[in-house]
Amino acid sequence: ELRYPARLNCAAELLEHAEEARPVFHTPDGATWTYGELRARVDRIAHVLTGDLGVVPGNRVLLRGPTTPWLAACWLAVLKAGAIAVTVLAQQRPQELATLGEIALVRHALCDIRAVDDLAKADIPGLRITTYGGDGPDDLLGRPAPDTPYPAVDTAADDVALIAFTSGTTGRPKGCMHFHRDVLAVADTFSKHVLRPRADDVFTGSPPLGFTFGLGGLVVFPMRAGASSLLLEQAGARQLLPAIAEHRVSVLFTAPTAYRAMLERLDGHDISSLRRCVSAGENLPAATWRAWHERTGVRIINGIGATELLHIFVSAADDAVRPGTTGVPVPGWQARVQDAHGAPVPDGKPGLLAVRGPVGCRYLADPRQRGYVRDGWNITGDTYVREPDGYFRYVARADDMIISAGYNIAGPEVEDALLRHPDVVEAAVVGRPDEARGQVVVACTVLREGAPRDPERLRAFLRAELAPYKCPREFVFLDALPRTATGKLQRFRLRDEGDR
Ligand code: 3SK
Repeated sequence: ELRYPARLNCAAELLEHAEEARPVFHTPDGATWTYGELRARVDRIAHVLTGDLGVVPGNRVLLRGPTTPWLAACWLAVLKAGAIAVTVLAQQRPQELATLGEIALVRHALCDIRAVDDLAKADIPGLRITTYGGDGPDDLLGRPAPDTPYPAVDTAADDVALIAFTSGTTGRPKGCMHFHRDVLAVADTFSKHVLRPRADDVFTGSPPLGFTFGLGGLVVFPMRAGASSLLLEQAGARQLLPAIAEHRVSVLFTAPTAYRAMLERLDGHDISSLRRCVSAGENLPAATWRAWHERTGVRIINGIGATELLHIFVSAADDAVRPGTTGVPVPGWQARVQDAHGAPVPDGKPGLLAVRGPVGCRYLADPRQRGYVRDGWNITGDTYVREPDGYFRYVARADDMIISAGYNIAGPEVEDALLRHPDVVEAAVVGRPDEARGQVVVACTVLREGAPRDPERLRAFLRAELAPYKCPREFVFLDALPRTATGKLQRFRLRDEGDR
């Protein structure tokens, strides 16, 4: 069991961990911040926040900007000052930001000057926006502040540190409150026991810091280990591969789509420095795991996490990896598969994934809390099978099961089969309403450049891979799959697609 002192400021803990001269953040242009420089900048921002800007402990401060060391410094400063960081994404548009502002009741914002227009347009009532990265006197860094260390506010371990929003793949986003102790708990469970970083590791990855997958993987985990992190504003396959080579990155956090995209363009990039590759945010098909292992020799650490629970709670690394499964409960966490009434489901049968551990779901004033937490278990909304050997295998999002002519079909199983076809780069399989069958299986694919958009080729391939009732009736060819700003597939947008 994890034990933390009753009074705990997680930002102070993270900042005070490593020696002054050790690197903490790198940027693609070759700049490096040391832990000492980061501490000084965080202290300056905290002074401005609580002095000039009048922020007091418990105030909610919205943070918005591309992934940079300054955004990370603002996050740490807000927490060090005892305020609550409300993290949003740089890609979110005014209407979305207005909704988030309304849910979280924010009164202060620290915003990268390049991302300020949309935040201003959101017109959040009473919001005072302070920009960073500019050079005017009103800019965060141009404001007066003492040049002295900022003593961390003596927060309780269970004071709220962070409000993170669910990605809203369907419905209104939910704000999830997390405590100071939760921030350390995800590092002291998944990172410490599964990832096992070293102080000389260099992290990088694609998830933004407004998504807890990125916040953990690119800021909290490296800092908890005294390691460093390359923060990339643009982090598609095109940028990741040269960045890994140039900065000798050893730990990579990204999503299955990016692993597939990198496989397409690996040639000519030396990524031999990688020793840990983490995949989460979506199901990792066994075909992608195998292709990456074959080409790089690295065994991807698959994992399932949730904004509600801050980070990853089922995973496996090294020899414990079983491709095609997510893994086992991370030390400190428990997981089981249960039915809709909360009764455990036997091994080998599908049911709802339920987990509990050091972090729990706490929605900000949202009645959906009752659906997520039942009898002390967090119901993640994923359908899983627990295999007899204790490994958890993903089946589908609970509301994404396709029921066609009485058969239950898991889209990810069909996607995995499609991804074994050499022409298929991306696949999403959905059910579309159909009078005769209830639903029909529709395969949406992105093909390798130049490959013929011929449904018959895919149909013939799948017939040899899957039972006939699972084979898609319709094929849709797209240039890209629709995704949220955090990279999650928007299946609901695909359900309306027809034959093309
Ligand atoms: O949403 C997810 O899938 C996720 C994965 C890892 C860590 C955090 C999150 C929210």
